Amino acid sequence: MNYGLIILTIVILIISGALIWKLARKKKELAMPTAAPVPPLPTPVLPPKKSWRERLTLGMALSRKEVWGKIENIFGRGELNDEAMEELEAILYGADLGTQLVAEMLKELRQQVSSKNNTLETFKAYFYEKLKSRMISVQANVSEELFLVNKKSKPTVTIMVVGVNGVGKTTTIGKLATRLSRQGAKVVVGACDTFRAAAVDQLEIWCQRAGAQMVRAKEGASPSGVGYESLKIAMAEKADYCILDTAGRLHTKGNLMEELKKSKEVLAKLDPTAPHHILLVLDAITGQNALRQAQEFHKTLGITGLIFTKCDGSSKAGSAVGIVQELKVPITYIGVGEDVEDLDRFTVEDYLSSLLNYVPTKPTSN
Ligand SMILES: Nc1nc2c(ncn2[C@@H]2O[C@H](COP(=O)(O)OP(=O)(O)OP(=O)(O)O)[C@@H](O)[C@H]2O)c(=O)[nH]1
Ligand SMILES: [Mg+2]
Repeated sequence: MNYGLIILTIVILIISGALIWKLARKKKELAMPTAAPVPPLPTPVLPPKKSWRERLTLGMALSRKEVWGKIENIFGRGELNDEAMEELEAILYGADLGTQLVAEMLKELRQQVSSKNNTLETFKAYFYEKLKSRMISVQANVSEELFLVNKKSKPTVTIMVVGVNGVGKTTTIGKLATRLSRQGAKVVVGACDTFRAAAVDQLEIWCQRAGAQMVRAKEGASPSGVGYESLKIAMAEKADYCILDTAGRLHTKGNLMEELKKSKEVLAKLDPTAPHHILLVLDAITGQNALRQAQEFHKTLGITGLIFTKCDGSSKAGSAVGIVQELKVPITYIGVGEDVEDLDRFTVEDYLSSLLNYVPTKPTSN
């Protein structure tokens, strides 16, 4: 037997087997579809920026639904019998509009019901006009310089922001400083809440974003001293606005009102007309109880304006009507969320339209 021939045959067989296998693999690869090109990631479509009216309408949704939506249902049922009127009474009292106003409205509504002029639109127009009449004369006293730098009447407009703890003072000042800075105003913010270092840091973040200068003191420093220092710096730097963030509580057992009074009075040493505005922040969630807070602050400090915050988290945004009526102090700004854009000028018409889901067809009396 020729072993050489056998080995040669085996080698030839192995080589040709490997060649056939390689060819078959290549053929298979060619037959395989090539991977489809990866499509580029779609550019994220950002939701369109909401207008203030949209934010306000959205923010007032809870009050609209919980109060005015239920009232609409009652009227929508047709006959306004005693049972319906009782239901209406309970809802109106629960809306924290103020007992006197509600009693008056119920009396007038009963008369309206008996006059058979009972369309839903008629009632909505009634509520709109009634609530508007309670606010409009007080609201006319709002100072324009709180909104527009070009309406400024003093070289440095000094604004003290006060209120019990947690109502939204610091957040509101951050939003306000942003609004004014965007108009080109130079804003100095005084961190007079020396109670917590975290509160000052929170304010600093807002000021950095707003491009406003912040004056801070050591933790535990006297709040009135920080206020004084802030105004001094603001005046020296010819700032358009000096906004003072105050504490809602004190680190000592001292009286908050007394400390705020001192903070207010010390400013007059630098500018006898300062502070030009003392704005009290009220949390809508507090409802009519906010009125008691407001009366106390007003008695000691002489509040010149209110800022109504957290309307988005409350069904009691209607309480603004009673508070303005009782206190005779206008609401300057309204807050409907935590975003910088969630604060804007309070106007009776926009507020009532959002609250009642009603827009008068013809201009109403002022
Ligand atoms: N939903 C909602 N939250 C708000 C609004 N305004 C403020 N807040 C929130 O309320 C909380 C308290 O706000 P702050 O600005 O710290 O309140 P403050 O009055 O400065 O509180 P103190 O400094 O502790 O007295 C924060 O979580 C804010 O984001 C608003 O209009 N709507
Ligand atoms: Mg604060």
